[in-house]
Amino acid sequence: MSVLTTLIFDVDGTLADTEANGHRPAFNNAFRAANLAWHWDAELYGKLLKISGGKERMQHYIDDYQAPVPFAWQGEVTQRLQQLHEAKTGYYLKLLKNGGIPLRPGVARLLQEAHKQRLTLAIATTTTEDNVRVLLEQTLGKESVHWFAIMATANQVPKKKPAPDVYHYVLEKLNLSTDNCLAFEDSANGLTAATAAGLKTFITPTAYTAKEDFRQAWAIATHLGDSDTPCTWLKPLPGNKVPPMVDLASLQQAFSRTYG
Ligand code: XBP
Ligand code: MG
Repeated sequence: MSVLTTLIFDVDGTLADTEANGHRPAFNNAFRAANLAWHWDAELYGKLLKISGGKERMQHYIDDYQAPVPFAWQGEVTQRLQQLHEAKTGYYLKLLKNGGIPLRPGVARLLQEAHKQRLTLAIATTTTEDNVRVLLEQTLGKESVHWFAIMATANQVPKKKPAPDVYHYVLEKLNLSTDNCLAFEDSANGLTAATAAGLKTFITPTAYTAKEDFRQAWAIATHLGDSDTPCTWLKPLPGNKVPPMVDLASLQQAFSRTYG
């Protein structure tokens, strides 16, 4: 019988709907400030999101969407994209600091409950550490950063999701068995990464990822739910349980029904 001891959270789309309310406007602000004839509307951004990593996403936009590249960039596109990404991150952090991006329903409740019951908490994300730290500080307070035993972020592993590298990194650093861990993700890329690392994965899709393939998910709910915002189940917990919110007792009971 598996005992649930560790929760591993993705960030963008899982802790907060950062793509719609943060990253996309931040990219467009950086493009405008750099006088680039680039603009990512919601529909285009939804397509570009299949590429993890902001720098990789911009390179993909150039390669696959023939984005106009200034002549002055010739021979130094990689460096220019690095600078553009740094500017974008500056805009994103400003949006976070203006309190513009709330946590999704139930995220604060479950994190606080897990922290209080001394479960191990971890972050496994494709974005940068600054982006994670500021999101947590703005929404849960400065202390919350220390609730996490590890924050595995973009630059600590060679390959981004859907590669499993970031989840392997967390498991190895914390010397964890996958049997005792549950990953939380919002996207097919994230599900692929966590599943390839041997992890059971709880999916809470966003509007951007709602139509993606989540057949490998351990369970799927519209969000983690709160007392005034019950979640809707798209794939019940093992044991066919569908509680109004995703709480530790429900997860632990379902976990004990899951083998391997
Ligand atoms: C989602 C991503 C990130 C963000 C943009 O990360 O793919 O690239 O879209 O952030 P997660 P950066 O694994 O948390 O879902 O521009 O910092 O990459
Ligand atoms: Mg995500």
